[in-house]
Amino acid sequence: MGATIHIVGGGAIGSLLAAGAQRHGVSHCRYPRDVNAAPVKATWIDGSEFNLSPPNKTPNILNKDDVLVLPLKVYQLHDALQAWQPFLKRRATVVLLHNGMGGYEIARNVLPEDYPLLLATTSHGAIKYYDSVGISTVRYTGRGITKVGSPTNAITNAKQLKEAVALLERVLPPVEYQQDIWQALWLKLAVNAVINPITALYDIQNKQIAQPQFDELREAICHEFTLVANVSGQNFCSAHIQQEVLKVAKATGENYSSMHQDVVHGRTTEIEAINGYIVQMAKKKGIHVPVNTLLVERIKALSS
Ligand code: KPL
Repeated sequence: MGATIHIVGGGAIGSLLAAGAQRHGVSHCRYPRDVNAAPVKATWIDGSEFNLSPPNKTPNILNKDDVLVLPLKVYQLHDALQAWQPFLKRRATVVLLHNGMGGYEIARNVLPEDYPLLLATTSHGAIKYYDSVGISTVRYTGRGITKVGSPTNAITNAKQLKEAVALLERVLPPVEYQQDIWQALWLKLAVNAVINPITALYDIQNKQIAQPQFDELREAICHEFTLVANVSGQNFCSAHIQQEVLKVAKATGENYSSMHQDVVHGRTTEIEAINGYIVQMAKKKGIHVPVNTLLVERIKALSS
């Protein structure tokens, strides 16, 4: 039997991965926190609908060629990795897939230093909703791309990691291997640092952050972001970052960002891992980032 992809959590992206695995005939297991609330049906990007195989409850020890994907929020990662550790004795590849930063540091605290680990970011769009007869459904709303890479590029686990990337590609293409995954992650951080808090604070769709009333705010977030990213080893230009942010805002224009949705539904937001990460890194490097600092405070005030 071939490798199995194990998907932790029942969020939109995790459920999309499970649907992709099923559609493409890849052996898979999914472990939503609440099996009763997990999607039972998928609507694919071409409009076709299919029922999802039932979720799994208890995992067995994963094989070395299996892949464990954690499409979770950063603040859920520590507990999830700890809970999964006993099942990772054969060193199955672990893939972190989340908004914001800080997941790698968490994984490094829980897993051994040379553990086969990949970091990923995706621009595929998916939403979870209840259909007209109340069935929990995941809908694939926008074809994007998943970028994945090794945080250290160490050659120790190179073959295993290459096979894990190939498995991810079979599940939900396209997947692009990145020699420098950190650049892709920093760029996604910029996108989330602008779109997510603005949409949440002003109760707007992603496309509306391009309105002139937000010009100054967008520019200031990107300027501070660029200062922090560049002292952390990146080489970005603030104007280019702004263009990238606007491109994503347009491409996902009709969406409400994940932070908007978290605020609306009274859930914990990812502000600490997004703008909070910029503030934390700025502090370490002695950089003044008043705009990101204020955004963190304002989102926290909204969501508590
Ligand atoms: O990642 C996103 C999010 O909402 O968290 C964006 C790219 C802003 C799409 O909505």
